Amino acid sequence: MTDADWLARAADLADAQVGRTAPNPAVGAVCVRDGRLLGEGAHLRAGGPHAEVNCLNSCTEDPAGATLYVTLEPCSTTGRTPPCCDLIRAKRLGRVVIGCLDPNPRHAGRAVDLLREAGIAVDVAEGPIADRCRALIAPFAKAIVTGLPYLRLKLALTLDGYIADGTRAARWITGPEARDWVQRLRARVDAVMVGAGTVRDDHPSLQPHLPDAPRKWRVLVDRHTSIEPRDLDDRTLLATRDLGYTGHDLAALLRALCAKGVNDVLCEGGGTLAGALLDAGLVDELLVIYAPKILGDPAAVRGLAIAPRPLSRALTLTPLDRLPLGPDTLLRFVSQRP
Ligand code: AOF
Ligand code: ZN
Repeated sequence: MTDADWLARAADLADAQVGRTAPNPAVGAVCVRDGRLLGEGAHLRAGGPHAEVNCLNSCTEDPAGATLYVTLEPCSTTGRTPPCCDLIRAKRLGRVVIGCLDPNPRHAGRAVDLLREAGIAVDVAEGPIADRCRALIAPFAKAIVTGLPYLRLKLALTLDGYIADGTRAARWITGPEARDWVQRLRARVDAVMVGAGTVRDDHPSLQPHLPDAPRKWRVLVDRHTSIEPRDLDDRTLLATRDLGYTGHDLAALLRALCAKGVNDVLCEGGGTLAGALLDAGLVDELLVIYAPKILGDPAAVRGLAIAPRPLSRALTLTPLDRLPLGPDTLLRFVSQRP
């Protein structure tokens, strides 16, 4: 097992916690001596012990001199919990391998010097495993640095770009494989956001219907407060009532959401909200699921109501990857950052 292999095991532990730790990052750690696993752990919830603590406490023997692999730089100051660097020193680890440095300005690389000063060897990963560790905390990184959540916009479209036919009836355009994929995605974000029209037409629960999935914030973006009581519950945030949204400043709305501890937002439409978010440059990731269907009906509901632009100024995205989902196809794009 190489360093990258052990870090991959730590990353798997972190990955299982994505969507459960907000506003904290998902972090995993393993402790190893002479190629033998002594212990492992992950951060399970904000306010709870960090991955390093759970890992070191699970060790089957004294970890003195052993190597700790952790997907994120160990914290060096006291937050809701004491600094992990202190514990690593107290347990006299021999070496620490860090998946990626912490973008949190409170830490931001300080652990490397602190641990080295204590005579502990420190390596910071590079290459694909480092990319994977960074990807695990991308929403946390954006939120802690900018005060804005990471925003994923998901749209299920016909090949000609519609999200519903002329009857506007709530019907799934995509097949069961795509629906299951969306359920799993919901389980991995902190909040699911939709526009008022979608709420009125579909009354979506927006919760991941999976066993054991934590309940998510539902954010209803509604300028006219036209939401029916049946659409409200203790996990629902009304943009106007709870987030100070006045119908204009979507960035301020997202900032207010981030201040509530939401780092990772999935917007599931409708077309007006989706277009406004894209127009405002607030989308980090666009997820389009194309169903192999064509409506050709101008009265059908467009998936994206963005301001019209000439080809020379077209909103242009960077393709990330594509995934077949039964008969449908998921295309993932990231926004081009200035
Ligand atoms: C985590 N889990 O496993 C690691 C974190 O308020 P606290 O004490 O929980 O500190 C949160 C900060 O600690 C967090 O913003 C991140 O910078 C750092 N590392 N956090 O929640 C972990 N290793
Ligand atoms: Zn810590």
